[in-house]
Amino acid sequence: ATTTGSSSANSGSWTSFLKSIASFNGDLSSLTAPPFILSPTSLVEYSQYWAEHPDLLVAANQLPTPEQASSSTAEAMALKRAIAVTKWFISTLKSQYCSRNESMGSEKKPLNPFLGEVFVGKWETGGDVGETILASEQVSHHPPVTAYAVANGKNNVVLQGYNGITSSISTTSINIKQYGHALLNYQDLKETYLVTLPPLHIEGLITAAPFVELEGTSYIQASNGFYTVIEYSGRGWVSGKKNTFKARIFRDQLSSANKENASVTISGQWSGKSYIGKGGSTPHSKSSELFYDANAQPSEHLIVKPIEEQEPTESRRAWEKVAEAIRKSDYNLIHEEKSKIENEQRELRKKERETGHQWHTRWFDQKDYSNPEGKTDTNLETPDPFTNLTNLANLSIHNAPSGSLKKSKYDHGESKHWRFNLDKWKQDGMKI
Ligand code: CLR
Repeated sequence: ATTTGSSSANSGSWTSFLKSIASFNGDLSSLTAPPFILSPTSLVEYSQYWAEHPDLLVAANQLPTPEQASSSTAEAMALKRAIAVTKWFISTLKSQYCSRNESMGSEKKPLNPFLGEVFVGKWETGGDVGETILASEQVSHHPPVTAYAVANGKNNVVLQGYNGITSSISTTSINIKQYGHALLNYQDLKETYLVTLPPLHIEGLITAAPFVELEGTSYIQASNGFYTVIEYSGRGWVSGKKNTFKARIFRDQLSSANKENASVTISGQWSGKSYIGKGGSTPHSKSSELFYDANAQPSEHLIVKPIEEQEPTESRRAWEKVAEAIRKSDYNLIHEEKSKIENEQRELRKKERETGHQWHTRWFDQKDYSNPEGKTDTNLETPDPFTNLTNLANLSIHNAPSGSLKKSKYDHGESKHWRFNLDKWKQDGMKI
C-alpha cells in the first residue's frame, strides 16, 4: 500500500524515527525506520536509472561523425554531441530521483546491499538502438559503494561508474553528498565524457512524506573539450519551482569563466519541461525551442530474469523474503529475514579473516590514480581518459565529493576509483 506517515497509525513511529535521525551518526543505513518508509528494493538496483532512455544514451553515436562532416562543421557537430549527452543526462534525473515517489508515494529507505550483491538486466530496444545491458555490483559494504556498467553493443557505447554517499542532518532536511562519477565512452567516435553527481537533500521529513531535491552543481566534461555546467535549485521560500536546473555548454572549461561565453543555455525542470537557446542568456518557454519533456518520454524499464532463475547473490533473489515482509509491513518478519542475511555476511567475513582469503569483487577493479597501475612516464603519451578529463574540467582526481574542483578544500587524500573489467564480465559468460 502507498502509505505515508500522515495517518495517525504511523505518526508515533515517524516521530520516534525523526528523533533517531536527530541524533544520528552519519550512516543512514544504520537508522531503524518504520516499515512504511522501507523500500523492498536494494540500492544496487538504482544503477538501472542511468539507462531508462536507451535511445538518448546512444544518440550522440547516431549523429554525423567529424569525418562525415566537413572540417568547418566539425566543431558544430561536437557541440551537437555534447548537447545530446546533456539531454541523456537530464533524462536520467527523473528516474534517479523521482521514481520512488511515483511508484510508492514517497521517497523510501532502500535495502542496504551486501558485499558482492549483484543486479543484472537488459533493455531490448528496437531499431538502431538495439540491446543494452546492465551490470551492477556492490563493491564495498563499509562504506556502501555500488559500481555499474551499462553497455550497448550495437552502438559500441559503454557507461561505467560508481557511487557512494555521505550524509549530514540539518533542521529540516537530510543532506547528501555523492561520491564517484560516471564515464561514458563512445568507441566509434573515440570520445569519452566524464559525468559528476550532484549533491541532494531530502525534504518533507516533518510531514512524513520525504522527497529528494537536487542542489549545487554537476559537470559533464567531453574529451572533445566541450564542458557542461548544470546548476540545480528547488522551490524556495519565496519563489522558484521544484526540480529546476540551468545547464550551460561551453567550448571548454576556460571559457566558462564568463556565462556569456556559453554556446547554448538550457533551462527548466528536470522532472518536466526544459528549453534550449543559443548563447548565455536564459531561454524561456514561450520563445524557445523545447529541449526535453520528462513526462512525454515514458521510461523504459529493464528486463530482469525471473527470481527462480537468478543466482543466490542476485539482488531480488537474495532479498525476496525481506521484500515480502516489507510489503506485508510485518515488522518482526522484516527484522528476522534481514538478520539472516546480516549474520550470513558476518560469517563470510569471519571465514575470510580466518583463511586469509579476502573478498574479490566480480566485475570491477579499483584503480589507484595517485600511481595509476604503476605507470611509467612512457605511458604519458596515452593518458588515462579519467586523468585527461579531470585535467580538462579542473576537477579533483581524489576521492572527494563528486564535482570537487582541483585545489578546493576536498582536493586531497586517496585517488581510488572503481572501473569495469570487461574481460571479467566476459569470462563470466556474459555478453554485451
Ligand atoms: C543512489 C545513487 C543513485 C541516485 C540516488 C538516488 C536517491 C538516493 C540514493 C542515490 C542514495 C540513498 C538515498 C536516496 C534517497 C533516499 C536514500 C539518499 C544517491 C536515503 C538512504 C534514505 C533515507 C531515509 C529517508 C526516506 C527518510 O544513482
